[in-house]
Amino acid sequence: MTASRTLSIGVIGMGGMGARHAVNLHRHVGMARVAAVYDVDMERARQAAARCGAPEVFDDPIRLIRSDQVDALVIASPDATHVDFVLECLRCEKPVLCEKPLATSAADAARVVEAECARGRRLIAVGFMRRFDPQHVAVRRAVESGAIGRAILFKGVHRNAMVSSQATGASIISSSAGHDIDSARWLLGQEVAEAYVRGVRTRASFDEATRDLLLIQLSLGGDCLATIEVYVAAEYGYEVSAEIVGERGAAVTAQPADALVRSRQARSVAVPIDWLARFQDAYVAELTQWAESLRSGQPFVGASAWDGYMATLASDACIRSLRDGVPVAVRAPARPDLY
Ligand code: ISE
Repeated sequence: MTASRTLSIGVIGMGGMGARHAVNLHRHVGMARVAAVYDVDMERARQAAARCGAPEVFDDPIRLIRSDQVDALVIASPDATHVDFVLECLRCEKPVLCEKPLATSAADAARVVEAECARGRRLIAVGFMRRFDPQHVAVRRAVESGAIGRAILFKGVHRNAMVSSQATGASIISSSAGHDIDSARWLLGQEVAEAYVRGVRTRASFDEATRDLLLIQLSLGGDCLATIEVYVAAEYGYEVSAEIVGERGAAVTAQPADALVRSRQARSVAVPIDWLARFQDAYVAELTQWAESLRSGQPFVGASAWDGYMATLASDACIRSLRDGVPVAVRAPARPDLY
């Protein structure tokens, strides 16, 4: 791709996340344009297309990926479709930013890593957008500065306002906890070695299989630990925090800048309703850096397919631990030279 040409991006999956990516590309990433979109719900695709420059609406995602109108892809379709679409992007030698999770099983994620290594070229980026969140980046910089000494503990809190009552512990781990697992790996600089997960159903109205409150304990390399609360029926709003405790101090994400409002004998600060509101700046930064990397040929600084694989490997262990009530070891293979 030449350094000056506008990138033509195809977006697959135009639900909440995909439509937000498409609008962010259209409005905030000047070096890119949305050239094509697809969604299994064609009417939803047409409505979203009207908000991002009226790209062509395809009725076949594979034909969209193969189209010479498209230089690169954003995949934001249902989790179970990610692997097949990413593998098709690799076959077409087209860069792709795939929303998390890269895959819904470690075996499938390993297939993707193997396919990318076979091509010998990094084409895959994975949408762990917290790596572009100013509050998380500030914690990372504090750790890198040495101000808190050796990083030894990650403490994460991940609260959604509400979850579908059919959500299971496994689906919550796969679709939500992957972010926290990636943040622990990224901020500690270590791989997960063991997972121990307990979960409860907080409402009698939820399905028997729902475990909407999870406590995840991870052991990582370098004698590091992580403890993560994932509570996806918090009701009051959407909040995420990350803290790194070091030998000589600690660094924790600050609350995003928002007004402290005094009214009616009360003081309050708004809490975002969901991840689209809380991480809007991170999504724009992630897309911008991804587009810049495509034009410059420099590596994408966010999560790679390897990071996607490692998060899925740890997620699988968390799911087994939750099911069996015991700690589960995570045996990560050697990291290929490509990563
Ligand atoms: C959702 O899919 C996301 O990716 C959000 O970042 C996460 O906070 C939420 O729990 C997931 O369901």
